[in-house]
Amino acid sequence: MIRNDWTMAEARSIHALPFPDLLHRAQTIHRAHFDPTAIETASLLSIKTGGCPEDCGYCSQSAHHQTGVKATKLMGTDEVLAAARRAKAAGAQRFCMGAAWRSPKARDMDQLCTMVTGVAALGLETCMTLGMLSPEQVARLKEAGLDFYNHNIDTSPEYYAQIATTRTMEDRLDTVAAVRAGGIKVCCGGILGMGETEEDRISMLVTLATLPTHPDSVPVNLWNEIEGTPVQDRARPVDPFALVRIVSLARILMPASVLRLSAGRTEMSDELQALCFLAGANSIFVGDQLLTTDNPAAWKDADLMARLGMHPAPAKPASAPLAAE
Ligand code: SAM
Ligand code: DTB
Ligand code: SF4
Repeated sequence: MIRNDWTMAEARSIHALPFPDLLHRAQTIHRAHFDPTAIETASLLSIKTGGCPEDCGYCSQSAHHQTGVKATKLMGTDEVLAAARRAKAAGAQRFCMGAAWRSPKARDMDQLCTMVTGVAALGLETCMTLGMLSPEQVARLKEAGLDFYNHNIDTSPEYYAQIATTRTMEDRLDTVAAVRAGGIKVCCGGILGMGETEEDRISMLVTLATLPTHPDSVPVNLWNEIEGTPVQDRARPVDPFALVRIVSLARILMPASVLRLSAGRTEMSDELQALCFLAGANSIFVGDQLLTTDNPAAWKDADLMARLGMHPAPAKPASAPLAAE
């Protein structure tokens, strides 16, 4: 059953279950909604890097921090389409284009729409992450054929102000609501390992799971260390079992959402990734690069899939559950 009325008390008590019970519950729900051997694959491209006016304390691309990332202009459409063709040839199902903006400028909208239409014509699912959007911008991107929009809440409402001051959680949720209202599928998740408490992690998931409609996909990122950012001073490594607990809780609270093991996989062992897949993670980024940081090499992911008897495939929609929950 899909519920949008989860309480913190319920989420805390699920999160605190003995590990075998938590994992069993998460996997039972996972199997009721998805093929547990299928992993969705998405490929990322930074179409506009660095020089961002926002001050997100974790990010290599903020102009507020000295991270050594060079700012670029918006990439030309031909270059984007060439990268999308390579991603498709390498087996990606979805192509996600990211820009280091607070929000897109009116003058860029035509070009962004051309990119979406071109990527869709290659037979790839399309996703963009461009910062805040107005309802008008959502409508234009929808008309161009955009399938998904990524806009993360990043952390808990309680910890948010420690992470970014140039925007609020309400701003983020407004854009998420505009994307949903405009008929584009929502990709919304967050980051672990920025010095947040266990309570913050649970609160972030409860925030997502109590939206009027759950995000269609939920990226779970481990903070990729970036030298020169404020988060570096407060970051704490995430205990591997704490990650599995959070993935399990996300699966239980949002049974039909696709859960993407996103940034940070280069730091995860094969065994930890396998545990996350058992707990309900069913999507990964493929390809050597995320936006400005590394992702595992394609051969490593192919090898991991083969050793686990798993395969890249579109996640089964929630409307076609495989078995009773
Ligand atoms: N500028 C747009 C925005 O912030 O919505 C889109 C790009 S932004 C880089 C996309 C997401 O990447 C962020 O919301 C954050 O969750 C994630 N991210 C950024 N830097 C990260 C890092 N160092 N480690 C893990 N995730 C990160
Ligand atoms: C998401 O949640 N993770 C991706 C995607 N959405 C855009 C981005 C991860 C970025 C990791 C840091 C970097 O490469 O700069
Ligand atoms: Fe800019 Fe997005 Fe990075 Fe924040 S997360 S600094 S909005 S690119």
